[in-house]
Amino acid sequence: MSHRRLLLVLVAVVIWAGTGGAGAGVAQIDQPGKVRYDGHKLLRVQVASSRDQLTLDAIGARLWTCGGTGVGPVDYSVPPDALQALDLAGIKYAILQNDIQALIDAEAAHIAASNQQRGLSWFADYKDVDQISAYVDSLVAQRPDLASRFIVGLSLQGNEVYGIRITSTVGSNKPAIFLNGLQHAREWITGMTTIYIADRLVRTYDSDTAVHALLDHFEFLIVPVVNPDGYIYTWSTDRLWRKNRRNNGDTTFGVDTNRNWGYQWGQLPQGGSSGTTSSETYRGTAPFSEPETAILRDWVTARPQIIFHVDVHSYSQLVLSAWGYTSQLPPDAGLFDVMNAGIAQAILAVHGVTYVAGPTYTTIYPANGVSSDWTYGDRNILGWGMELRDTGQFGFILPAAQIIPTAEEVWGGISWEANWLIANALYIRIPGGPVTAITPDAPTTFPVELFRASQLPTPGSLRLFARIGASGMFTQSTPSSAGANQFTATLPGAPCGQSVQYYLEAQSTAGLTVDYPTGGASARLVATVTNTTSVFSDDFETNMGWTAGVTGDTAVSGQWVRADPIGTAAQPEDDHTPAPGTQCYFTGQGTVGGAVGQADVDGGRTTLLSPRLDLAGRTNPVIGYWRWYSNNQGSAPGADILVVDVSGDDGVTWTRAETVGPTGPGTTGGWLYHEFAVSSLVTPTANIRVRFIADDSGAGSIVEAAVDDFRVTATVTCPPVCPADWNHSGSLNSQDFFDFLTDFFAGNADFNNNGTTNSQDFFDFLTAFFAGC
Ligand code: 0X9
Ligand code: ZN
Repeated sequence: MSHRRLLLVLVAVVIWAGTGGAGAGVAQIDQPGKVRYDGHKLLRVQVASSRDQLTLDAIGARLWTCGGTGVGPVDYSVPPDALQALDLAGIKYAILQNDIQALIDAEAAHIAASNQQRGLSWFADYKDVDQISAYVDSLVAQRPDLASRFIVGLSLQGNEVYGIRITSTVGSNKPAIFLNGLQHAREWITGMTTIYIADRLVRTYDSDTAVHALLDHFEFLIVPVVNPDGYIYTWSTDRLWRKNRRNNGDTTFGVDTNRNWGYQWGQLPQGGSSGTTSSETYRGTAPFSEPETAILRDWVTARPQIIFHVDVHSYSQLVLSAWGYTSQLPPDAGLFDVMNAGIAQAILAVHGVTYVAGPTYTTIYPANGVSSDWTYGDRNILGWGMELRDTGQFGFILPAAQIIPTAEEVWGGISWEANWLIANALYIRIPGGPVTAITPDAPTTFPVELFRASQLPTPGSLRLFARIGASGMFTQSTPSSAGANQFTATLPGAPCGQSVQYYLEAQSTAGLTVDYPTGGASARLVATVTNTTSVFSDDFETNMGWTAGVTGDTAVSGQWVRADPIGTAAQPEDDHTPAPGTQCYFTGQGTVGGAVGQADVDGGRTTLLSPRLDLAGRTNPVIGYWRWYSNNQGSAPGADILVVDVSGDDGVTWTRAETVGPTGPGTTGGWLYHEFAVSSLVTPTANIRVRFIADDSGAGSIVEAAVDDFRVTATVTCPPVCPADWNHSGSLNSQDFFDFLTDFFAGNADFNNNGTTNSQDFFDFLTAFFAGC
């Protein structure tokens, strides 16, 4: 016996004795808190007298039969060595079970087996169209309370396009998530993956609380094989067949169903789809000319509860949002960015496999008539495409050993997204982060975004609620519109030393009210009014002494310039400064309509150097700026970085303030704000410099950077606030008294900030008022 085992037995003895257990009945344990019953027997005992009863008690027998009188046949468990004592006492018994521990072990093994492996052997190999269909039936048979089979319609050759609907009986009118695989016949992993997700939902509803919650909230609609004719053909004849099996009447076969959907069908035909029948991306004779797309169109249209769609493809490991038909960003670009990043991160977290996320057009290639452009553009569904493993080593012939890991990581992404949708039915976002510090006596504006997720926002419903100080009523205002989902909210001016409390609220068309932060008034945000003073502020509309290009720069094109930028997929079309501002610094001006790679940074680094900034003696100087960076276009995306450095000795030595990229947030374009406290990096001297370096040292990629609205602020101390100046007018007079009384009788005058308004607030206010503050 090891020391550890001995110790545990001793502990068990102590526990057993301490709980009144008889010494003779000590059961063995092999892990803390787990009692063992090796050799313990289950007996049916004829108890003839109270003397028999005493004997049983003495040997540590434990009663199993509930409600027994203590006389007649009663079931007991007894320790291994107890039978002799019973025999000696002449007590009659029958042995029901010889080893209770063996029973317990068998039960535990059974539970463990069914918990841990839910029999995933079906996923050990690729399955054909009939096997997938049969598996759908078996899932439905296992849990008819959760799953049902539905028919979307018939393919061109009359094969059934079917699906599985999975949801729990909890709730009603639930939003739906639609997943489909195998539009493209040879992308076998996509059928297995969508079925795996169905399997996971059906078979772990009882054991996995996360799955349970998802099925209580959503309806999952999964169509594993959109293109059965093509899929059958890949098993029978040509493993690498992509399209459906349309006879094009000219000796060629097949329409690419993922070019046949009727949103911007055939738009920008050069490259986005083909009119040539033999092409792999032949779009067909008309939108929805193919039964496979037409039946899905009708089926989706009849199900307005669908809010999210993923069209699953392989391969390349990509997460693809709208649009496929154009490089223009969609109205929900901000929402897609947030979800793209979350999905890719959740996928990565499962097996460490990287999926690159971004708009379809720029992340994979131009593609029009794709399913997700139609679900998003025509049906207002958040539509995605996804390309699964691998990145080309095996391509479409992905080894079967990768079925389960691939499906697991895709489930990681999809379930993350589903949970995100639950948490964000409507999604209010402050892109620059909540305002936490504002300058005295002047209104402060900040940008707000309002996105739809599982519900649509009611137009004009966004409100800002704000109040000065920690008590009193919140006053509401309507943020002004600043683009599709963008708004500008305005916090009221307040005296130095005060705080402004605020929250945002919006309604969905379905009647839901959402707050930011969640909890609204009770979770309000706080902006402290500090006497932040502007030390330096440059919107780049005029020349304030920056240097574009320094000795040691190696870039051969795309050097920093200050101008009104001409936009591409990689470079902003507009500067960040609100109108009438137009100019910013950016890396290389191209021509209108020029290619994405025109005048991007090539061949090395280009530096933008700030003028000398005098921060000597400043308290908590903060440098902030809006930046744009894109390295995800073209070939070899995600290879390059933008760095920002700060120097306290006029550029002799440099300290890194931030690195953007090579992958992750801020590498896919868009204006983003960043700030840093100077003192955390260098001593604020009279010779502070900042530099921005865009560096193209990775191969083949397109690198563009831009900077705007650069500013330096510092803190100065506020004069003490006068709390009895109840209306924050800056002077103490009878109006404060009346305003206080009004708030007091409305229950909104927590003068002493103790959480409630009561008579103590009244006395404290009076004291302060008559004391002159
Ligand atoms: O070309 C396609 O249709 C997709 N790539 S694939 O290699 N699987 O053929 C890309 C389009 C992605 N699909 C959607 N965005 N729906
Ligand atoms: Zn595909």
